[in-house]
Amino acid sequence: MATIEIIHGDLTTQAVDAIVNAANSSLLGGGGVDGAIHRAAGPGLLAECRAVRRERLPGGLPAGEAVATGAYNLPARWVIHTVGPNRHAGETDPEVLRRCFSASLGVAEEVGATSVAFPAIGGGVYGWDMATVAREGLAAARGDGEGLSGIRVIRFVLFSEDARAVWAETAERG
Ligand code: AR6
Repeated sequence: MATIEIIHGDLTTQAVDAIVNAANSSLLGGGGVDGAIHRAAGPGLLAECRAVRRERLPGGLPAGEAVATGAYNLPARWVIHTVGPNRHAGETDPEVLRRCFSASLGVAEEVGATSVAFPAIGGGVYGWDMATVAREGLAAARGDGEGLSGIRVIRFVLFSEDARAVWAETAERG
């Protein structure tokens, strides 16, 4: 069973095998944690994302799915890109949010990662409240994380102390 960690910090500095990017379906970068990851990784990441789009995902990455690339100048070995449902665009099904976490864990196991760090997918530009993101992220880590024998550490990296507290309270309750 994986150890679940909840910390306040910056995802881009995490020394884990894989970090998960809260991307958009274009995979070509954006703001928030996506922008921070691309800035820290350097231009190789965008070049690989363009190739993934061209060769494997011409229509873009659908919400709730995940795909791995290299991590270039980041301390991690892989970046796993997933796309949260955009509440502002009427995508309000929390199951899709849970699938982002589950699918990313599945891809992490496939590539051979033993430690994975997540941001609060959907908890910024895409408009989900932090308690819902925490509930879905933790449910995925506890449920799907269980069946994935290769994954030893699942770390949730929250960008504010308030967000960390919400995740910690959700973890204690559930
Ligand atoms: N480390 C950890 N968490 C961070 C960091 C960081 N360096 N930077 C921001 N966060 P968001 P979304 C937190 O908006 O809601 C992008 O433009 C942030 O405080 O990054 O899934 C994409 O290209 C928030 O709690 O992702 C998409 O278009 C959480 O990460 C869209 O935003 C997620 O916020 C995706 O929106």
